[in-house]
Amino acid sequence: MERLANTDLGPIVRSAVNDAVITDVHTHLYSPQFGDLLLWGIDDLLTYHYLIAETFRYVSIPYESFWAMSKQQQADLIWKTLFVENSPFSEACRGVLTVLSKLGLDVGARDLSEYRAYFRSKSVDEYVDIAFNLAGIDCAVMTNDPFDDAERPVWLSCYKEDPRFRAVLRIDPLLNSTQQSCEKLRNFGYSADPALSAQGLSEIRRFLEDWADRMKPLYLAASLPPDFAYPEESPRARVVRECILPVCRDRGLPFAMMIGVKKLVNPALRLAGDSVGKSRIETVEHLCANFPDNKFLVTMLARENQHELAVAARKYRNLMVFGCWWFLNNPSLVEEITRMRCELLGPSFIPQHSDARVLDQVIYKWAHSRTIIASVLTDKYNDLARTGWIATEEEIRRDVDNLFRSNFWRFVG
Ligand code: RAT
Ligand code: ZN
Repeated sequence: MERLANTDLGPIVRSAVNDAVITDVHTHLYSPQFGDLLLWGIDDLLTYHYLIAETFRYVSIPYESFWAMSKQQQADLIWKTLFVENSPFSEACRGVLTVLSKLGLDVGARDLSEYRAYFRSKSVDEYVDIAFNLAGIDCAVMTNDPFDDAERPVWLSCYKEDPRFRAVLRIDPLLNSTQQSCEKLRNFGYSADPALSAQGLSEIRRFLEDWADRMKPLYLAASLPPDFAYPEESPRARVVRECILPVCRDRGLPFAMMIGVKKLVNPALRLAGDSVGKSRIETVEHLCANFPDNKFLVTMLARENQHELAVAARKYRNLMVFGCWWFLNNPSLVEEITRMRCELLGPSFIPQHSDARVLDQVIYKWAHSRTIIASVLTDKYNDLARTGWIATEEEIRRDVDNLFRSNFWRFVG
C-alpha cells in the first residue's frame, strides 16, 4: 500500500499531454489564401479585442478616437497601458508574453520594436508552420461566414483546400437576425421571405446545402444569446427546426451551439463589447432528447451553466461538450471546469478549443491549457493509483489523444 500511495504518474501524464497532437476545434483563423483575414504578428496580438476591453479600464480617450487610430498606434497605446504602466498578469496580456517567449524573443527587454522586426522577417506561410509546430496542432478549424462580404468572394472564386485548416459553416445572422438575413438571401438569389413560408424555408435549406457543398464544413455553428429557447414560437426556432436540423441530420453534420452571449452591451467597444448571461439548459436537453438523429456540439459561456451542461452530457450521447469559452478561458476556471467534467464524464468530452483570432495565439492558448489539463489529469490518475489501478503509459496516451483530438473526429464522423 505504501508503494501505491507514493505512485506519481505526473511525469508520464505531463509528457503525454505535451506530446499530444491537437485538433483545434474552434478558431477564428483563416488559411493564408484568405489574405488579410488571417491575422498574425505583434500588432494583431496587441489589438486583440480582449486587450482592447482591458485598455479601456485605464484610458479616458473617447472610444471613437481609439477606433480612428492606425493599428500600430492602437498597439502602441495598448502596450504602454497594459504592459508598461501596469503589470500584464491578466490572462490575455500574459498570453502575449508567452508567445514572445516561445518564439525565443527577449521578453525581459520589453522592446516592442524588436518584436515588430521579428515578424517583419517572416512570411505568413512559414509563420503558419512555426505557430502550428509550437502549439502542437495539426489542424485549426475555422469559422466561415457566408454572409461576410470579405470572406464570401474567396469561397466563390478561388478557394483551395489547405489541409491545415478546415471549414465550419457559421450561421449566426440566420438565427439572430432572421428578417435581415432573408433580405440578404434574396440578394444572393434565394427567395427567402421574412414570413418564413414553406417555400421560403426550403430556400433557406437550399442556401445551407449550397454552402455545405462549397465549404465541406465539419459542422454548422452559431453563437446564441442567453434567452435562446427551444421549443418556442419564434423565427429562430422555426429556422432551427425546419432548416438547420434537417440539413445537419441528412448530412451527418453536428450543429454547434455556443450559448450565452449578450451581444454589444457596450456598442462603443465594437467586437470587445459583448458580455455573458446565464442560459437555459432545458433548451439543450429538449433538442438532444427530441432530435436523437442530430448531433450537438455545445459550449456555454456562463460559469453557472457548466455543471448542468456536464450533467446533460451524461444523459444524451448525441451531445458533445467542448471548450472553456472566451471569458471562461482563464486558468482558474479552466481548472475548475475541466476537473468537474473529468469527474462527471471521464475522458468523453473535448476539454478545450483556442478561439484564436490571431495565429500566434494558438501558441499561448494551448501552452496554458496543456499545463492545466495535465495537472487535473495527474490528480485523476494518481487517485486511481491509490486504489491499485495504475494506468499504463499507453492507456494515458490513449485517453489524452481522445481528449485532444479523436473525440472530436469521431463525433464529426
Ligand atoms: O472569443 C471571441 O473572440 C469572441 O469574440 C467570439 O468570437 C466567440 O468566440 C464566437 O465564436 O462567437
Ligand atoms: Zn469563437
